[in-house]
Amino acid sequence: MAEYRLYCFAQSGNAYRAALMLNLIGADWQPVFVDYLNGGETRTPEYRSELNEMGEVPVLVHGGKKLSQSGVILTYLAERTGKFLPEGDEERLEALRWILSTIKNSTAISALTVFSRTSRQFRRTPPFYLF
Ligand SMILES: N[C@@H](CCC(=O)N[C@@H](CS)C(=O)NCC(=O)O)C(=O)O
Repeated sequence: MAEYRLYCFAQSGNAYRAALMLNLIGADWQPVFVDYLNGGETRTPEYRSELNEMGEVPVLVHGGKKLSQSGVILTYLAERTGKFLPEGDEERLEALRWILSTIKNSTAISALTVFSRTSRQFRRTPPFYLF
C-alpha cells in the first residue's frame, strides 16, 4: 500500500491541489475514488464518521493521521518534507494569503454547483453538466 492515500474525485479542484503537491514532492501516494457526483458519497453518515465530518474531499490519510482541508494538507506535506516550505515571516504570510484566497474560489464553484443543479440552462452547458 502506498504511503499516502488521497480521497478524491477528478473534478474537484481542492483535491487537485493536494494531488499536485503529492506529485511535486515525489510522494508515494494513491488516489481513492470518492463517488460524489453519482453517489453523493461525501454526504453519507459513514463518510462523515469515518473520514471527514465536514463531508468533503480531499482527505489525506497518512499512517494514523486523517487530514482534511486542502490548505492543511499542503501545509502538512510542506512541513513534513521541507519542500515548498515558506521561509521567514514574509513568505509564510504570502503562502497563507494564497491558501486562504482559494476559500473564496471554492465558494464560487459551490455556487455554480447549486446553479447547475437547479437551472436547465446550466445543466445543458458541458462543464457544469458534470456537477
Ligand atoms: N475548503 C475545502 C473545500 C473542499 C470542498 O469544497 N470539496 C468539495 C469538492 S471540490 C466537496 O467535497 N464537496 C462535497 C459535497 O458538497 O458534498 C478545501 O479546501 O479542502
